[in-house]
Amino acid sequence: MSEALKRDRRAGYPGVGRVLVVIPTYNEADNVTVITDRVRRSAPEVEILIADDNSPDGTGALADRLAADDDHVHVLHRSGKQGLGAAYVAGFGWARDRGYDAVVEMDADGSHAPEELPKLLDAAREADVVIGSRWMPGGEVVNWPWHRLVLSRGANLYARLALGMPVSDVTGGYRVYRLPVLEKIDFGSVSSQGFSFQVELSRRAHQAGFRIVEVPITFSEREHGASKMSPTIIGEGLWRVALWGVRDRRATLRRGLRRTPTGQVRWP
Ligand SMILES: Nc1nc2c(ncn2[C@@H]2O[C@H](COP(=O)(O)OP(=O)(O)OP(=O)(O)O)[C@@H](O)[C@H]2O)c(=O)[nH]1
Ligand SMILES: [Mg+2]
Repeated sequence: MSEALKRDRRAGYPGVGRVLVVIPTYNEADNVTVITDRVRRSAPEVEILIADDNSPDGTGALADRLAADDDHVHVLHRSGKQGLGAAYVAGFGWARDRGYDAVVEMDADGSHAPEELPKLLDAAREADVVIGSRWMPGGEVVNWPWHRLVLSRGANLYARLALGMPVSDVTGGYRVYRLPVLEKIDFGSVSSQGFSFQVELSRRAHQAGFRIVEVPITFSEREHGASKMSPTIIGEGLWRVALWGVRDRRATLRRGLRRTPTGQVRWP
């Protein structure tokens, strides 16, 4: 490794530190090389971890080749398809064990433009969590059919109403988490697998009092490969958010109820 590269790597991204972009992949052979190149060009200071679930289409072997050619690229091979959430949890653990200061979540399919990464990282200087938002002023979605727009907007509205979080894109998966968040969240107890993983982490970060900042992004429909969105993943989002909503309300109620000196319950 050249001296310049070593210096580059130690310094990391200005004001944020060493950053690891975790890219979960399952059958992304058409996308993994392009997305890696785009990240490397857009933010040369950051490193990349491809977390592959033993994709039958050979994505893992392609990732190995990318890592062999570039010491800013790493691969985490997992035994089989276990869901997006499990891949991220493993990737975050990998980052924590190796002393990174921040992790980025990014899809492999090009929906999250690597060219917008510096904007997210700049915002991370003043935040614990940065969420790239499709649904705030300035954010947009390109090439989505109407039923996907309805699904995403509906899921966001539902989650926001149920959980009362001041976040416009609570299901969005283009994010930065800084180290204190990774240290505080107990990932062993995070069980969401689909997009509810994003909701679960937002909720935990919000409840822990972390600073969450949103920046507008342009989200584009994938051009190659198949979506992993499924009725199971949508169903998971519905029941988990309902469960968290009930739990949060019960906790608020319990905190709010006070007993008078004579033992009567006083409502807030
Ligand atoms: N490692 C791993 N990655 C996964 C798994 N499921 C999805 N991914 C990856 O997670 C990212 C998002 O998955 P997508 O299929 O794009 O799902 P989505 O973005 O929710 O749905 P679309 O908007 O339809 O593309 C992609 O990089 C996938 O390859 C999984 O079980 N394991
Ligand atoms: Mg996608």
